[in-house]
Amino acid sequence: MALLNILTLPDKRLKTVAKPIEQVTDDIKKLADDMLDTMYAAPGIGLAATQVDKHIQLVVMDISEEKNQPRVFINPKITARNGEQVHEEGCLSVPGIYADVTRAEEITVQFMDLNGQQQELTTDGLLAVCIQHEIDHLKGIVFLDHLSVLKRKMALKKLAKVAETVPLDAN
Ligand code: K1U
Ligand code: ZN
Repeated sequence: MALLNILTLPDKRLKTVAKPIEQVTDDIKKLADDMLDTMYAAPGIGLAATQVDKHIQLVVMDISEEKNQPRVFINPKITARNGEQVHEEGCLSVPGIYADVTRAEEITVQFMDLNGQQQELTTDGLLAVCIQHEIDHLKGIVFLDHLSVLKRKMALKKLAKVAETVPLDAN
């Protein structure tokens, strides 16, 4: 088990656009495992490779209560969107900040699994929110980018305050 360092704002590497994965190698499988360990330890319900400074299209997720339903999405692409939902989001790269974000209620996502098989999933609710949030990371977008200029400014101010109160030995 390896825990990876999670980049936090204002780190510019979070703006990097991730490249598609051509083949599922042992290195990709190990990275997916390490990302799941890192996500569970954080704790969080999702993690994109961008957040651990790996700029490839790999996302992990587990929205189950029991934390026993890990999901891995390689080269995820949303092919259909329906309706709207507003959900409060957080982000391991924006610690201590939560805000309501409007996203599609139902999505269809195509992706490759760890066996290199092409998959398609239609889902809604929290899983749809989380998939959209993580795919945004692969495009260099964080959830604050969906807020109004004023709300984003307030969130960034709060983030600076939260960072100030982190004990020195945690930096
Ligand atoms: O991408 C990330 O930084 C992970 C993020 C995912 C996410 C959360 C909420 C809405 C959309 C996407 C998180 O996991 S933040 C932490 C969190 O939500 C959580 C932590 C512990 C228990 C339950 C939830
Ligand atoms: Zn995030």
